[in-house]
Amino acid sequence: MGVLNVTPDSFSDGGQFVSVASAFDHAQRMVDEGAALIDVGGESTRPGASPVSTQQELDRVIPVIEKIAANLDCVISIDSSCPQVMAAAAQAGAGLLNDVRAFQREGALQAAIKTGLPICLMHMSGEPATMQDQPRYDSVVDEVQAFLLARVEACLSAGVDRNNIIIDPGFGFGKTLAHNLTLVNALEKLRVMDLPILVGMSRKSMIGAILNNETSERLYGGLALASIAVQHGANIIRTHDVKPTSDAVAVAYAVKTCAN
Ligand code: 7PJ
Repeated sequence: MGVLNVTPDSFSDGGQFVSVASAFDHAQRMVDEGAALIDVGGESTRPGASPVSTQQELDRVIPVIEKIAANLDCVISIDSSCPQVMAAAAQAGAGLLNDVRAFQREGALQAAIKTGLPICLMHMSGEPATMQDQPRYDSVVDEVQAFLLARVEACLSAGVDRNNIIIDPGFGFGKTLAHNLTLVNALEKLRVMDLPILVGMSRKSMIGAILNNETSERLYGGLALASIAVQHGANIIRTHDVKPTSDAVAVAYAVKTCAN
């Protein structure tokens, strides 16, 4: 899954892809490099990011989704917590709804169900503005797993098809470095009901905290994490760096699935 941020304030590539043409070019490049999914986001969820209005989010993402849907062979994912954006994105050609708030906002789950699309449920502790202020868990693995299970059950009872659910521990969303690393090691334990697991660690501060480097220098650290995540059962890797990640993941997957 290639990340396509159409926000002027994304932490990793802020402002680079704000025009439809440049966003589309970047999506095309990621598909050429091996991305099966493109995750389009119009709301920055970095720690401390300012909120956007629904109209702003729509104006950012819908033209980009339309252009990708008409021209590229990939599944378009919409990274949004806003019911109106989910509905409009589905109409414009999105094939997956990715919500870092796990469809807990008023009307979000109903909007998602109406589209009939697959959904990704992510764990976040708190809200982006404050989530990195001293996150605390008694057991991060048990709590993330319990949250994901509860959200899966809520979705199933609301009528979502079980084949249409992906789960995600939400690396960096209300977690310290130690929490994040514990979750990487415990990935397979987090799986609930045999559902696919998506992970997003690309360029995140958990890499910077180990290597003491800036977002532009986190590729190699991200490749290590992506490979380890595959070894521990991750099914979808969300990344800014598609070509290096797809190579790393192909090698990790070959090791994981070798016959003897
Ligand atoms: C994630 C996401 C993630 C899912 C972001 C960034 C921050 N969606 N959206 N999982 N992260 N499912 O681009 O690094 O980890 S936004």
